Amino acid sequence: MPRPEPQVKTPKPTPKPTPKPTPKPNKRPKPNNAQNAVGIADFVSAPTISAPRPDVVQVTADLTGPVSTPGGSSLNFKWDFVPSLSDPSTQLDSFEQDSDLDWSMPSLDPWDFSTDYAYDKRASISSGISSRTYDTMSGDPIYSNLTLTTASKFDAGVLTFRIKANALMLPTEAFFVMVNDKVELLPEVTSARSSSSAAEEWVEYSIPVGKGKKNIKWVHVYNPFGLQSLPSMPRGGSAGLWMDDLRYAPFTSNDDQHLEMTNGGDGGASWQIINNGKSVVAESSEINGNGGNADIQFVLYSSAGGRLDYQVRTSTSAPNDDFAISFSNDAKSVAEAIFGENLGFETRSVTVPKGKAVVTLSHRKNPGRLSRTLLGSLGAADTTKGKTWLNDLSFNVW
Ligand SMILES: [Ca+2]
Repeated sequence: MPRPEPQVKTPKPTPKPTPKPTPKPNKRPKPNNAQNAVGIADFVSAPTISAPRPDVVQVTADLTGPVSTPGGSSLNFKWDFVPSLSDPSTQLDSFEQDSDLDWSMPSLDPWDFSTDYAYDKRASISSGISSRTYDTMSGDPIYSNLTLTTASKFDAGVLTFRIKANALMLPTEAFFVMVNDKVELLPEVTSARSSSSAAEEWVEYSIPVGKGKKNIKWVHVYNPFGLQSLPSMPRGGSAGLWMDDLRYAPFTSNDDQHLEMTNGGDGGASWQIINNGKSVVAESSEINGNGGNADIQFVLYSSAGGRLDYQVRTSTSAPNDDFAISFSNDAKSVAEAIFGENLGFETRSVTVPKGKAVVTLSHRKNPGRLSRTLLGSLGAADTTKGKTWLNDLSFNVW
């Protein structure tokens, strides 16, 4: 859509958690088909982190002993539990109306405001590729691109956004995001996430963006391989892609002097701080019912990911209980799962994906949710304590 002279004005991030910001004032012309829009959704913004149980232990602590180097840094975390995580991000655009951001797009198959679906408030922005595009069978790829140009004063950080897509299936459609011609969100990732999520779900994606002026391009392409024939319309018979709630968050750094963690989970479970705050422990006997988790959850924002180091001791046995680490932005929901009888702490590490990573450290009782009868037939759980201990958590930023 043609637009007036771009206003280079990217909101400055704030180092401290901020309340929900207000949308930007009107700048862009109204979309032509606004009067034809139907099905106004009136969703309220949902929190990204679920609230933990109310009876969590509250401890004030901070990041200690950070070793900062030009190429990366090591952030050492104390066990620091809060009732809910504060959101360090600032909303840049909710696509309710024109914003001050420097958006641009080609005139062919442009993105446009839509009230068909919304994640936040009443509207979103939708790609120019729709069910109508599916009638076009030229044997050529059809692109619908949307570009955001950041200002020269832009501080490096992570952009997050919600995508709703019904049918991101190769070879028919692909969706990816580039920053200055480098693909930061791969089409394989969006394809896997959209097919594994329910059709109505808004999936959160994130990309790291360096400081200064950058071109961030959202690319939605129909028939990316230029095939002469394609599979018929996918499930539901509707194509399309919507974006909403574009946000900015600074990278997790030593400046924060603080990393918030929640402590809770299903089945009435939580971790207990022991050893003068040095360690935490969770046990299956404290988890009610046939199964459940004790979860520690926190969020890391990084440019290139990093390595999460921790010390773990286990007295668990499969399939009765184990310890698992998962990342929200990973196609695999569980990155690591360990169990066994271990008399001392063992140092381990796991790779943290770049961008926004919601990290969950779980002591899991009956993770396979097997029946009591089956569990009993597989061997007694009482040969172990059913406990996991953790020590010395640190994030080595790449
Ligand atoms: Ca919105």
